[in-house]
Amino acid sequence: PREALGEGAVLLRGYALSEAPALLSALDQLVSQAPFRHMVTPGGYAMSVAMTNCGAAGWVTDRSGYRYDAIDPHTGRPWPVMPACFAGLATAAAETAGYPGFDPDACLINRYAPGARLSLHQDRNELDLAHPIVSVSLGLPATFQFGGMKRSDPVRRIGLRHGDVAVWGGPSRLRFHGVAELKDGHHEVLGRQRINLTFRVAF
Ligand code: MD5
Ligand code: FE
Repeated sequence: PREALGEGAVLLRGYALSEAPALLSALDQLVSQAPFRHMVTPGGYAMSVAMTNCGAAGWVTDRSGYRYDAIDPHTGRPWPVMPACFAGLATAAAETAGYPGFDPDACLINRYAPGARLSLHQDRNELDLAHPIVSVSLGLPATFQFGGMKRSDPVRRIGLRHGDVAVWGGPSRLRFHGVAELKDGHHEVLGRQRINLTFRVAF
């Protein structure tokens, strides 16, 4: 089921369901090399969402700002290699959504515990904003906030569930968006958490 969310943005409900067990076992492996951590914003607050990365580039924030870095500041080593099942799913989903040839070099992995949220923001740390972003939802359902080009534009609420994949390209690449405070619950595979894989071309 392919649902248009806005110009350039496509929601593929359940697209990752059959691949989810492979994604989660690759994730376990990767998190043992680059653990989840609560990064600090330039304003000095620890984020409620815990993050890690894989691929040639990883998104990081600290007191000095937001950026992509080839080295994990926590371990001092390169980020884990992007698993083939991650990259394959992202490329296939992008193609299905109308973006052939998507070849991500970065996967930011967000872990939401109950109460965690991501406030309204734009993703603009990538060098070439012409590439789409592919995001994969796993675990507990979340309310995604899909805004407009201005922070003050009205926000549409979209429920994202285990296995849903969204592709954000074209004019939607720069829309403001966020994730509402995660409600407590229990997911049969992931328990009390939501994981989001966010694939990007960063460099
Ligand atoms: C999440 N993560 O559910 C989301 C999925 C992030 C982030 O927002 O920055 O880590 S990515 C959603 C996204 C990306 C780019 C554009 C738009 C949405 N959009 O136009 O709505 O953890
Ligand atoms: Fe974002």
